[in-house]
Amino acid sequence: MQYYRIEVGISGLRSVTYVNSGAETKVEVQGKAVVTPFGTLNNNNDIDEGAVYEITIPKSLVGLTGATSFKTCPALANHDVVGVICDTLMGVGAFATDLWPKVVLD
Ligand SMILES: [Ca+2]
Repeated sequence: MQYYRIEVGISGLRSVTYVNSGAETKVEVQGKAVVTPFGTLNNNNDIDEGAVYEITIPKSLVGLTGATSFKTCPALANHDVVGVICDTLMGVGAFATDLWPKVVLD
């Protein structure tokens, strides 16, 4: 299985990694992510209700030159990045790619 893992934190784009049969290669980070949190981080006086992540990266960076669509698997991980993915969105498995949502480009 081959895929790109794009890590985004609350302060923006962190890393892009190409994974091929478990072997990981870091990719030079290009593009950016804008994150809008709903709530105040590290403050328990309000209720945090999530965040919106907007990511823009060159298609060529993730092997999508000329592609008209791709599949994505949004996932949440612990802030300290220790351990495996602790939750996935939309109830799809991390490696059941037939269930991943399709994103149509252009
Ligand atoms: Ca808060």
